[in-house]
Amino acid sequence: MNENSLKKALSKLKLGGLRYFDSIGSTNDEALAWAATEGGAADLSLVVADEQTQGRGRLNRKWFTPKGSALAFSLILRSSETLRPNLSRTVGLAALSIAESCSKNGLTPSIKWPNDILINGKKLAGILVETVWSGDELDLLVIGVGINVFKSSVPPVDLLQFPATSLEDELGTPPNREEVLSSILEALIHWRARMGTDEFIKAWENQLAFRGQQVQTFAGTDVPVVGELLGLEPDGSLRLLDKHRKSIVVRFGDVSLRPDA
Ligand code: BT5
Repeated sequence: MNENSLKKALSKLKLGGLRYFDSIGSTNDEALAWAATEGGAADLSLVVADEQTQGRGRLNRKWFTPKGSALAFSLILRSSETLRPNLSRTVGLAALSIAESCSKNGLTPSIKWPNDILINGKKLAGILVETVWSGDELDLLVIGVGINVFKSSVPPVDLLQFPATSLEDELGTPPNREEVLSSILEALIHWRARMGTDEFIKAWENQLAFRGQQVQTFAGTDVPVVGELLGLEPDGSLRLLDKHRKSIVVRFGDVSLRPDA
């Protein structure tokens, strides 16, 4: 992957700008810095790196992007009439777009709410959405995505809390990174225009992992919230059904299968 191969692969998409790095700390940091410069970065500006040395997950967790093996990119979305009322759906926008691109390649992905893409129960990709505000007005957001493409991108097991996989492992053959990126961005541009629709929520919900199964989430406490995973609320929160058949809405945390279910 290099700047020219990227430009060629992405030429049909109407991006606001493109910055490519052989190596960088974090593409999200670069996107945030770019957006903060005089004149800023235009809507749909993209930062791509072949390697990240300080890749970030949520809650100060690390994200590994070894050289020449993965996709790490950050897309800047400027605030808009469509985005503002649907801000809480942004992680779904990214997750759905990655999942659709995997499906087009013949894989069966699922979205482990809120921000992981799984294939065969293993983590293929993670999403980190960061927002920038002017007072209480949304200014822009950055969607950061890390995807394991070649086998060599999968971190050693002892560094992980959850098993990981790559597109190459799942497809049996190494895909072209630029083509994968282009197909995700195409899906994302398509769905962004439809973020406020019921169709969007349905499409996102249809890709959720563990639907109909007993799950648990830890929402900031040691005591898990448990129940059957029913689906999504209109704002993208998770809807569970507890053992008393009472509906519970989960807004934060990660969902996992209940070990004892
Ligand atoms: C995420 O966080 O899954 C969000 C990852 C977002 C990374 C992208 S890359 C481009 C952009 N620039 C950045 O600096 N970040 C974004 P979280 O749900 O907190 O998961 C983090 C956990 O995933 C870690 O604690 C590890 O256990 C695991 N992990 C780290 N690297 C991995 C990898 N390459 N594949 C699978 N799991 C990984």
